[in-house]
Amino acid sequence: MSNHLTTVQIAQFNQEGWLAPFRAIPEAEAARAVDWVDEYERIHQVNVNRHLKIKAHLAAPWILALAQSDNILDAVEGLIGPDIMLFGASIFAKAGQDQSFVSWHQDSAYFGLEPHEEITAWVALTASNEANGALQVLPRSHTGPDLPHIETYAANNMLARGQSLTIEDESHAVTMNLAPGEFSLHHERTAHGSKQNNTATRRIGFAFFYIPPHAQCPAGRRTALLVRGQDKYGHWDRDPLPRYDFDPPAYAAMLQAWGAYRDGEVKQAAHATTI
Ligand SMILES: O=C(O)CCC(=O)C(=O)O
Repeated sequence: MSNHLTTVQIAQFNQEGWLAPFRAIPEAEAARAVDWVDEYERIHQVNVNRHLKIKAHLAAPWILALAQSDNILDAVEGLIGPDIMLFGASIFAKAGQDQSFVSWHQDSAYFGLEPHEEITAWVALTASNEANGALQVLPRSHTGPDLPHIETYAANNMLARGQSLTIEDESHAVTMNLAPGEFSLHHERTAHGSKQNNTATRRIGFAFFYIPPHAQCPAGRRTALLVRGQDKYGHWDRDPLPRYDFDPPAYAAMLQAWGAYRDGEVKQAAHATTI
């Protein structure tokens, strides 16, 4: 089944700032991906949330293949057109009974892109629902400007700086209920976050960040990967791609990108919007 969007779906996205669910991969493939994540943590003795961040697609060919899959790109194409670049990828993994959460935030305030046309595909590797702290979005929040974020650095906040919006009323938030292998889409200005995992089992998803090639970082050149169509602009340098799992040049680039983000070098537009 194709994930090409209908005009009704495109209009719904433009109005609401999100769409779901779509299927990216079969459940069995999602289960194998979870095994890979478990094995990664065993081998590297790290929490994946501290490694597979910002440019996680540089860690292994299967992550890159998922980010480049037609099932995802067909849907993204309906929103940003036939020329698509992958700007980044981050894992969000919560253990069973994990108190970790993601505060309400807009990625637009931190991506530093111009114009603001980035689309995130959030791919569930496990089931993702209200009970286990699924991604939630605030519909129509993408229609306004970037809002001021407070950087709390709260211990259980999964965001590197705990960047948070103050939301008075979240009663209209929508939960992205996804089966393993399904994905949702949201706009970079759509306020989103997630609560604690109150179940016994792990909740894992990958966020893939897509832009049209005319989008750029006014703060300086960065890397991105053309995943469909043509790049007629040349605003982006190319990432070194993994030929196999943990291919040294690509893996080092991934760790460098995460470190730079965590340490604040990538804070760009946030400068103007953070209080
Ligand atoms: O997976 C989550 O809990 C939050 C995801 C998120 O913040 C994002 O996709 O940007």
